[in-house]
Amino acid sequence: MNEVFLFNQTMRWFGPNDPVSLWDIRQAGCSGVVTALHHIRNGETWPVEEILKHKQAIEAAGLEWKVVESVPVHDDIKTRAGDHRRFIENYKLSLVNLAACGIEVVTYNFMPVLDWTRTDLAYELEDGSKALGFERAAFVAFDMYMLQRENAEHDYTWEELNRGKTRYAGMRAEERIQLQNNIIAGLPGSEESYSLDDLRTAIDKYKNIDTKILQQHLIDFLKEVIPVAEEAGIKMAIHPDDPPYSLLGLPKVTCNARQLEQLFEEVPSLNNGLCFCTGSFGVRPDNNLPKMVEQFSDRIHFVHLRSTRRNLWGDFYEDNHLEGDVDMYNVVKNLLRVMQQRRVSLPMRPDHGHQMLDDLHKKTNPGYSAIGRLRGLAELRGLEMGIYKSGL
Ligand code: DNO
Repeated sequence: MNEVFLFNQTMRWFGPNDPVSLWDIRQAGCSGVVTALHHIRNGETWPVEEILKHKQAIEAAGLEWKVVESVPVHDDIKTRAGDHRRFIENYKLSLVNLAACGIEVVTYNFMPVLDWTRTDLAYELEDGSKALGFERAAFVAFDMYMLQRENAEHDYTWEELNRGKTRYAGMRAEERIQLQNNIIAGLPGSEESYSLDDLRTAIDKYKNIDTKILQQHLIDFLKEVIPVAEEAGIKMAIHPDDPPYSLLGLPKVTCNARQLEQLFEEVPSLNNGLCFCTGSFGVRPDNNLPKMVEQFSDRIHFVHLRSTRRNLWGDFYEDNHLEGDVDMYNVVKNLLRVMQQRRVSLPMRPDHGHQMLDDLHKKTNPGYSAIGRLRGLAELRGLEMGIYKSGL
């Protein structure tokens, strides 16, 4: 009998304080979680004892922990300033410690200053459920009138500036505060949160760093870290920029296939891999996702599945997992082919979900409520089986 390789179904778990428990995740049908030691400060080494404690709690609920999301990369490493040498050494040690505890994949990102960014955490859909969204005019309003970033006007078209101005003028005081919090207070999983002043200082550190330099810093980081990962048996999986374009004048280096090609050319080891996040890549119409799966077939070590729907203004919201602009059918089909070719089951998680049903009355982590993700997982699992049973 031919062995079949399907996704390892997982959900993200934010640790003991996550309102979604390990048992909830198990009941959703997952075999594992992806998680991190969120209590350890960005830049410090993850000690073996702490990793094992976390792992034991997960295993006690009958789940596996093979993927870390994320070991954050300190901004000093991204700017190659301050304490970057110490932080790189700490990073290497964390990889060795994680490998010793049975971790196989480590996810990280190289987004300057802010991790993933949204302007709206409760975008109401027609059916009454709530989604996460990014509205360009609101972002321009924040940048121009709240952050008042120097030279910000050079980063927008005349039309965008006008729309931002009107948007700001029409916002009530509470809406302005909400917008600011949504952007800088730190979405779940991002290890940093800022005040406006802190944000200005953090952005300022990038004033001499353009895309080319940031890319070189990423390559320098990987040239040090990948040999350690190889030796320890860890696959590194870089998460693309979300959204996949420059924000606040900051450079972005993992937005599209071309940028990834360069990265893999410079550091060819297959341990230098990718977290294939359809929701991030899918925001750009010039990213052909099924083709990118084929192109990076041997480097995809972890998969995030979700879809977004964009409009003409560059706004987007997170749609149902099988709707929106992402060609989920062909992405999943190609991933299934890749898994059979490579003879591996890739870890996958339904990335985000709508706040819906009972969760509308609960306090949930934006994007990470139980029921919305359960719906996403159920649909994706059905899609996977349908494709596989009808032949690849
Ligand atoms: C958001 C997540 C990101 C991701 C990091 C990876 O929902 O996809 O926060 O975990 O960017 O380092």
